[in-house]
Amino acid sequence: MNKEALTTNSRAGAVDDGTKIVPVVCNNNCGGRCHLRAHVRDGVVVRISTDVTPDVAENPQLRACLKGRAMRNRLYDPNRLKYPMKRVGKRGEGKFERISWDEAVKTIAANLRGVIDTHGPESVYIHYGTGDCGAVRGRESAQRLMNLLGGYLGYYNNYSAACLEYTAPFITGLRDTNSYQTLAHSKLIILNGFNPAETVFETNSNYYLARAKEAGAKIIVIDPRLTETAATFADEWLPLKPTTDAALFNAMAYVMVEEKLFDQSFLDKYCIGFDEEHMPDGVAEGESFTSYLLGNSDGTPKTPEWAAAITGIDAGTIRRIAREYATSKPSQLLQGLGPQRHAHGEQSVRAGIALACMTGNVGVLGGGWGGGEGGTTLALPIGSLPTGANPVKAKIPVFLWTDAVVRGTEMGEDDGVKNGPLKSNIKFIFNLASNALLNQHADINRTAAILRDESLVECIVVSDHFLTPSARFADILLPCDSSLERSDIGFPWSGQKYIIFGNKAVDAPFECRHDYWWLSRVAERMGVGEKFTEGKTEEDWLKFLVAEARTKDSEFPAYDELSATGFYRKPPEEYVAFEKEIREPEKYPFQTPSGKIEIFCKPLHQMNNPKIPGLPKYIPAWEGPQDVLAAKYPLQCIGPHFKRRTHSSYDENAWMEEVEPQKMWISVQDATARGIKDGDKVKVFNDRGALMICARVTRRIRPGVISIPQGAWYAPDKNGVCHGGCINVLTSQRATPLAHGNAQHTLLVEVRKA
Ligand SMILES: Nc1nc2c(c(=O)[nH]1)N[C@H]1C(S)=C(S)[C@@H](COP(=O)(O)OP(=O)(O)OC[C@H]3O[C@@H](n4cnc5c(=O)[nH]c(N)nc54)[C@H](O)[C@@H]3O)O[C@H]1N2
Ligand SMILES: Nc1nc2c(c(=O)[nH]1)N[C@H]1C(S)=C(S)[C@@H](COP(=O)(O)OP(=O)(O)OC[C@H]3O[C@@H](n4cnc5c(=O)[nH]c(N)nc54)[C@H](O)[C@@H]3O)O[C@H]1N2
Ligand code: SF4
Ligand SMILES: [Mo]
Repeated sequence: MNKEALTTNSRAGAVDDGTKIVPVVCNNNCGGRCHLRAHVRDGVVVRISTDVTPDVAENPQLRACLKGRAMRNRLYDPNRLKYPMKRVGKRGEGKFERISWDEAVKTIAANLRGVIDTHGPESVYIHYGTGDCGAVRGRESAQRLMNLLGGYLGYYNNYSAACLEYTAPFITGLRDTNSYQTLAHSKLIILNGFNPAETVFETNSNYYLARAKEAGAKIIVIDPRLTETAATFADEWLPLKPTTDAALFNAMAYVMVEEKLFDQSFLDKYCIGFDEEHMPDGVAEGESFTSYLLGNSDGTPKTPEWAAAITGIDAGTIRRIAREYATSKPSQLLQGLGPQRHAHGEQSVRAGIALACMTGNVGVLGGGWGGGEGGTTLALPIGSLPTGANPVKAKIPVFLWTDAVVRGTEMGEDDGVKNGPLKSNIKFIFNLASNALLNQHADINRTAAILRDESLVECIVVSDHFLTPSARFADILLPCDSSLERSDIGFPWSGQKYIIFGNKAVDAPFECRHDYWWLSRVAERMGVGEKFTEGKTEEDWLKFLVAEARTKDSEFPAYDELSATGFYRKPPEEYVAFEKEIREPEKYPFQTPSGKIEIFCKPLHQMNNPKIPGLPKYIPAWEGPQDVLAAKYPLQCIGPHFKRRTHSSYDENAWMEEVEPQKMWISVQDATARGIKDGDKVKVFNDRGALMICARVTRRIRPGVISIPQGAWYAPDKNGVCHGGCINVLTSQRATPLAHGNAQHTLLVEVRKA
């Protein structure tokens, strides 16, 4: 390691008091990936600073937000887990007793062996979890172990983007969008449920938005809330009702058809399904998008007046926005992940793509559609811990894992099971760096009841830094080291061309150990130790990954150099998704059955399910504004991602509580109608559960909608009412029709002054 680089304080005016500055990485799942510098004195991190390399317009610093800078407080929190523990009370009660690592390893190995012998490897489930986004982490380590022991039940999808990831390939062949660097070329930017000023998508997504604004782009934000992104950047805010984006987009498309504002030649050349002349073979007449928009197929023209009644955006505004979008070229329609984390989230994705096609905004610089996470092809050629192949081919959609606990063997294709049927229900769970065992999963009361029943899952192993609401359900609870206590590599979400290297800055306290460490010991006990480690420690694997990357990229730095500088960067690129498909369609057809963008999608049409139509139609949501349940529970409740947390991580961090406390947003009208004043304690409830929270009465949210930031820790009283403000006591387990994804933003509630 280059000691000099590590000990040189490049910040001007720093005092030489023996403090070492060590490049480290912030590796939680916020979408960004930032360069941190741990200031270490006498083996203790005394301060965390961030990137001090020159801040160049074309290559901006990778500066950390307040969460990364507050990481020290996570390290030295007195509540941090210190020793391995086993459950002594009932499952979920949160009573544990300290055990040795030897006993922990022995117990895990014995339980794993028992479950595999009795129920087969398919009964072992390694849950989704994003607390650690490094290159060598618990999830892949557990997968590697299980692949040596006969495999495990896999999953597909994630909690973030199930509808987008599952649906986009049907329409455009693959999920891809432009890089943020292209925003500066847009005349108009529509941000639809996209809020990078609070929910980071990439360290500098905000910066590129600011540059676009400076370059003269008009910015329209469509969001039920006046987010910080809207407050900072928007020329106009359209506060639509949640779940109704597809209706808004359909009406904008209608205006373009009515006023002939669409790009006929683009549609003819690159798309199918727009009009009756361009339909796939074997589909009845009247199924084209124009027929649907004009009401030829169902008697309802999708006029702005039709959409106004659904979305709450007035018809005149919809007409004006449609004209603006169609005539300001190039224009980007950036859809965040919020609009697709809804009932029928598939349709909001598809309706957005259709608009981009109608205006010829696909494959052009400054145009585009999507969540700005594109350009995966740009990513640097470095991998993560190799897991080997899973001998078990069956997979479930991740959101339905609780169903796989209760009725796995009865689940079929209708539940999204691939390569089924399942041979067993889930009997063993590894929950590593995850609070999605409870807190982040939907319908907490249902989930908790399932987990409490010891006749269902027989053993739950959790590894974390804290006794989180999920960790309380562990049978074996393990204290993990943190990313500042080990070396690791971090990757940005979007295909930005950099990686961050994090050095081990200090020793892990007490008996905290990396997941790879104890999994190697479990492997050893189960007779596959050598195959599991191949003689390598975590750091040896990092060296292996860097050496591999160097064979693919001649400029990729050597391990010691990476460790000294803390990152490897190539200048950001203006990446345009589908550029080659548009430039040379003969040579590079879209990867769909027709080779074109499928506005009408025959494979979906043939599923013969009215909830999965061939077209990007608006379908009213269950628990949406048009549901009869609204008579009982009249408020739509959304759970946006929060500036001061990464999901549930940092909820425990008092410094971040100071930044912004957990509060429910409610409109002045809805608050007044219920006698609620700003700062009042309120009860929010529906048939699934109830929570207590402090109200913020504000004009920044549309009437009829409340918002409770997702990720607060579940803290039930003896009646099961959550006093932590965790929205997932209210959310539903009902999955979206095509992707079987989580619709965790779709729920109806009522609010009462406490
Ligand atoms: N600070 C911070 N940053 C994060 C995260 C975090 O927890 N904290 N999480 C990261 C992760 S893993 C993810 S997946 C992303 C999540 O990023 P997003 O999914 O984009 O975040 P959300 O807050 O769920 O939704 C974005 C916006 O959509 C709005 N919205 C809700 N429903 C609707 C609707 O029906 N229509 C429209 N138009 N808008 C709607 C919400 O009010 C919100 O402002 O963020 C990443 N970045
Ligand atoms: N209602 C609602 N629910 C949602 C969402 C929503 O929008 N609304 N969003 C969903 C989305 S997009 C996502 S991605 C999920 C995220 O859900 P999770 O993936 O569960 O993410 P976190 O809540 O951050 O929990 C990560 C845990 O890992 C722990 N941890 C951190 N570092 C390490 C480490 O190095 N080792 C170990 N062993 N543990 C570590 C942290 O302390 C924390 O408890 O939540 C989903 N849940
Ligand atoms: S939480 Fe995200 S934005 Fe903040 S420092 Fe960490 S990686 Fe960067
Ligand atoms: Mo996510």
